[in-house]
Amino acid sequence: MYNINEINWFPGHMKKALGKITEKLKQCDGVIEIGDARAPYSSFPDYLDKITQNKVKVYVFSKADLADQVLFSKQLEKYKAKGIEPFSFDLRDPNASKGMLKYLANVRTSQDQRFLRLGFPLPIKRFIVLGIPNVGKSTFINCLAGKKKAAVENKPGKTRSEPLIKISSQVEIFDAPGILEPNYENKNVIAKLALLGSVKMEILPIVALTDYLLDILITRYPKNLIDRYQIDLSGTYEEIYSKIALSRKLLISGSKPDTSRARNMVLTEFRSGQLGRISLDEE
Ligand SMILES: Nc1nc2c(ncn2[C@@H]2O[C@H](COP(=O)(O)OP(=O)(O)OP(=O)(O)O)[C@@H](O)[C@H]2O)c(=O)[nH]1
Ligand SMILES: [Mg+2]
Repeated sequence: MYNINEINWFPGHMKKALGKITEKLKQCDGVIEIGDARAPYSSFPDYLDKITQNKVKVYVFSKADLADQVLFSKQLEKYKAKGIEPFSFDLRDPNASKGMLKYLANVRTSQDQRFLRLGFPLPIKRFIVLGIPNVGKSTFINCLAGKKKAAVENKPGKTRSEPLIKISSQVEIFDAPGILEPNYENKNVIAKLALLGSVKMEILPIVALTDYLLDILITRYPKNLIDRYQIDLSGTYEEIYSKIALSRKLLISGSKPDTSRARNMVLTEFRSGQLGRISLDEE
């Protein structure tokens, strides 16, 4: 139905960034892994586990304001059952991170235990934020810092280096570029990450991708589609996008439905939450 194989989502700069991040990790006490609440399994790539062994780990979900609340609560319970207690936020909310900063300052490494035993003052805690592109890593840093210290944009690939950002007298954090896996065995995973906005728009097969989005919406969130666009959901996907185009008056030469614009509009409205709170990972 959709073919995501044609995307080259792992450009050369991600490979280079992975090398630089591995170096920076040596200077860090811990790692803050940021995932997207709308895909709490798919948005943590495997490379994170490979490069962050033996590090203190803190798990954070961004975009909790956009996720299906009931489903996300169940998914958080599953993490907790495995002994992982993730934080989850709307990272744009300036109050979101109050408890988080205290938590990071109180993380104790084995080096800290030694310092405490010897009666030395504790060194500054240093972390790195890691995750897929556009997930909210730089927003998270700004949220903790209480001001704009890291560059943020709603486009994957905004952060290109690893600046060290002072958050408080006790905590510093390296920002980092977002990285995807070089290969995703399950192509639905990279399709979901593309829907979330982690792959550059210019290289996306929009028809295939928006067919996949429609598939998820019709199966799991039909009411959101019907309420927003006032359409019935019969017909092929192209026909449904035609109905959406007609209902929004997206027309070519005054009368024909512009399905291409309708597809882009639905994708944008899904990403921004205008279609409601929708999660891509099931269960
Ligand atoms: N609704 C919502 N939007 C968020 C949240 N966190 C981040 N964003 C938005 O997501 C977009 C990307 O945020 P960034 O902080 O630049 O993401 P990043 O992970 O640093 O991205 P790269 O540097 O490109 O890898 C921005 O438009 C943010 O405003 C959140 O919790 N909720
Ligand atoms: Mg960034």
